[in-house]
Amino acid sequence: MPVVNYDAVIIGAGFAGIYMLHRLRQRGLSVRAYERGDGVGGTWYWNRYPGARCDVQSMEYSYQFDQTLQQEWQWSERYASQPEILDYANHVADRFGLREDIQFNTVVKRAHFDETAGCWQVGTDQGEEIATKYLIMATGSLSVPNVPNISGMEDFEGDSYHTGEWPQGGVDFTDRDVAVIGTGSSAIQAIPEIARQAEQLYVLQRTPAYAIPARNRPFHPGEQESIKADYDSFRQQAASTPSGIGFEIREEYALEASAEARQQQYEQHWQAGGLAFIGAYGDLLIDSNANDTAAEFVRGKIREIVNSPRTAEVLSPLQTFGCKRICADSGYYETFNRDNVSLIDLHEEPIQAIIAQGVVTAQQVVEVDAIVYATGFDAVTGALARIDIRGRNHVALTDKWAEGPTTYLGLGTEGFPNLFMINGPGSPSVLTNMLPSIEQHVEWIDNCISHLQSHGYQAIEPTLGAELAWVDRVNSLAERTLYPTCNSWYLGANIPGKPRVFMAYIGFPAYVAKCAEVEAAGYTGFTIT
Ligand code: NA7
Repeated sequence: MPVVNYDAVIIGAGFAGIYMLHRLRQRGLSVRAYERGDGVGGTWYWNRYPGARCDVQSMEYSYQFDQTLQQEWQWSERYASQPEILDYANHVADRFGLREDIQFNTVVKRAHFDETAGCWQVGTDQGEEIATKYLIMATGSLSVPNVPNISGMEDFEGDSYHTGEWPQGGVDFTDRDVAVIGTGSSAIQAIPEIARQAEQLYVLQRTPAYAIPARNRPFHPGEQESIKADYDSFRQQAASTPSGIGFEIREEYALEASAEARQQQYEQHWQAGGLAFIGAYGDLLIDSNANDTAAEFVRGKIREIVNSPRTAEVLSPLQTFGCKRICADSGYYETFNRDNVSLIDLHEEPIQAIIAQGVVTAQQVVEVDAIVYATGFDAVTGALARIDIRGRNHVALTDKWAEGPTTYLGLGTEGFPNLFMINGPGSPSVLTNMLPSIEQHVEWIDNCISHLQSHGYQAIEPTLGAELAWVDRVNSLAERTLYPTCNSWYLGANIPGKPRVFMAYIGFPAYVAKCAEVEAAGYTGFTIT
């Protein structure tokens, strides 16, 4: 096939990819986006499992780059469901006429930097060869499913599903016995829904998670309009918090409050619901004694809600509260009071194999018609690692990152000229509201490309010194917190053999200020040729 030339190639047509496409097209660049799925939406295209819902409030989980767009779109609930978020992604793609420049059902297999020509040579599974000056990875942070390697999986005669690759038409579990493996955010959302349909539901739990009620509800009349009346202030307030999400982290420390006051404070946050619980006190993620008080409060709630003391005990997490992402649930713990739901503690009876009839644990054979793997993702770097990316001197990105990802600002990496990552490792990404983080990265990359184009520059890449200093900064911020104390996907600890490195920058406002400073100073820490 002949080589096709573009100024920019974008890999992925989730929220990052479609906004990047829109911006670069407006600059007059020739741009093509390649997308594995047959539609836009990324995470929200693939994660169609029952109960899938965003844990950031709908009024925040949306673009703000276009006033008309943010004023005209109507959300129906406080937390948007997957179908509604997917509708929104489709609406944006249509509104800005983006589809014509997206090639769907296409997997980018390879991207090699051609030093002689000064461009990236990109190859797809459709056999196309594309040459492009700029390569933008909009490949998503949670887009590569983690499918466990359990002996005999292929022998199972029922249906198997991964929450992150759910069938488009949905699944009907009526009259079926179902096993769900995993109890992270996806499982916690899916389990109450599957339990309502299934004949019997077996929940196979390795590590219990902390779930706070989401308190989702439809918007009250006028509620959305009042936010929209001063949307800018609403957005600015959110952008001023460490997570870029509009809840308050109270300055008071948990250990400074009396036990009674603390209980009241936690109760108030429990009633308000959602991720905001972590803001009940300012020291919950930095002091393990403070953290214990929040953890014990949630365990108390589990004991209150779940009728069987034994089940409540097994459901009660012991790890640091908030160290793995807190789950926002709708009736999760209550589901274990149903007669058709059983909890299996994999610490007591580990999975030994999967056979034709179901799952074999150390104590029983769990016979089922369907297995749902709610086992998470190869987060942040997984989607970059599965493309054969080679920079200068044919160095593979996976080799460069063998000991863990290294980037400057989470936007670029030394040795890979004109390669930009949206929400790459070392940026705040998964610790923030992804939509504003995406917008901030897209706009920074757009401005950077415009700078290169207008000056006739050929290429930009981070200096090694700036990159190493940035990695130190990301690590030292993480080490001041309790995040490194458990085996979370933030650390890559859920994937066997993945280097244990904290992959996100903590503190959205400081990060945004640093990126702006780098840009204003003519891209300090980068080499421009
Ligand atoms: P998570 O949060 O990574 O949860 C995955 C769950 O699957 C978790 O409970 C794991 O237990 C469990 N798991 C993984 N592998 C196995 C095996 N082999 N056996 C048993 N159990 C296993 O993924 P989610 O999809 O729920 O959520 C990801 C993010 O999406 C979430 O944080 C939100 O940001 C949205 P473990 O804890 O590893 O013991």
